[in-house]
Amino acid sequence: MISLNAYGWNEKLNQLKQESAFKTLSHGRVSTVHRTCYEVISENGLFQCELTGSLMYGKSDFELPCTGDWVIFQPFDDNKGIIVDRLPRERILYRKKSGSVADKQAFASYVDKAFIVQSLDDNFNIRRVERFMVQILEANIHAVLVLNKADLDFDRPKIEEQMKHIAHQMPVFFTSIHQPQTILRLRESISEGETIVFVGSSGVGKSSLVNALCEKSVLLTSDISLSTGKGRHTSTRREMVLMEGSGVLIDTPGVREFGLTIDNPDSLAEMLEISDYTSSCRFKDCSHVNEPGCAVLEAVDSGTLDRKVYESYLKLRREAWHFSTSEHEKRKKEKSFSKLIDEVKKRKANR
Ligand SMILES: Nc1nc2c(ncn2[C@@H]2O[C@H](COP(=O)(O)OP(=O)(O)O)[C@@H](O)[C@H]2O)c(=O)[nH]1
Ligand SMILES: [Mg+2]
Ligand SMILES: [Zn+2]
Repeated sequence: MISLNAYGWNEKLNQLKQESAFKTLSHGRVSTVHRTCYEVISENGLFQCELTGSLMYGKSDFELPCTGDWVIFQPFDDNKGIIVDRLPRERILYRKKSGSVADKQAFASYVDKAFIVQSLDDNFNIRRVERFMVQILEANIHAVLVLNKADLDFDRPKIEEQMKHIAHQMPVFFTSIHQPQTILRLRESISEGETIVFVGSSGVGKSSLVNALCEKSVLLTSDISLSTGKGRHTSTRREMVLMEGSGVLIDTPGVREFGLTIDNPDSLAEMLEISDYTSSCRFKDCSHVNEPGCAVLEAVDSGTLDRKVYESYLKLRREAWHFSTSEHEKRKKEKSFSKLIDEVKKRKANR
């Protein structure tokens, strides 16, 4: 029997299960999602599950199970199952669906820490770090920056200079899979029972890092898949890996960047350390764009605030505003639509 405690199962989740109409069935954690097939790790091993119709229809995309979710399922055959319920989620990492204005997708749930992985060859990009960081912190998840391939040539002082304003928000690790002591340091930062999700572009070394942290090859890296000639998205693709005596690691296929799904644009100033200045602005409701007496603009002009950081702040803020207002509109529309349906029903009933 597999102990699910190592995967994060606890008394609180058990309580939540007791509130489900399906509390007598099996439970488990979604470890990988392949289109409509969900791999669920349970006390009796790994199950390949599908969703019941009622979980699938009439639901927004982001409500469907994602990696990390705790679900209740009805097992059949040896290792198959039907998911009938999903326990309420916490600490969810969302991303905006590409090409949409207000549609978000749950990426992973019950996440304690997100490792933002970039590689030091030419992948490092502070603007993308900021974008990942704000999305992660906004979800109440700890952010950690992992700069990988430190065995290659890179300009460390230049990189550290670019990171000054975010260094307070998250720890930074320089790692290389060829330098065991750097992996050891990263491993020591992971506590027992923690769930850690790895995000970043494809090729930066996420799967290699997971393998190095586990001291064995549990995941396919691009090396291996090239040599076997198999595509990367074969059915052997795994996402969730248990690090012995420690945390739960979730690898993700490359995500170059997240579209923001932030509801509260004000927190951006704090995360990017712009709020050091905002309290000195002449107007309380200063938007820091063109107001007289704006301390943010003064800091940019005098060079104490990096103009690039300021511009990045404006860009992210615009995006967050855009997302939150369109989500608002969408909800309003959905509400008025269901109201309309209610009225039609009532009218029919009164006839
Ligand atoms: N030089 C160097 N190469 C690395 C390091 N980590 C990973 N790689 C290589 O980078 C490539 C992509 O690694 P992979 O783990 O598949 O990246 P992923 O797409 O982020 O999962 C592979 O060829 C790895 O061998 C590192 O620390 N140093
Ligand atoms: Mg990979
Ligand atoms: Zn201002």
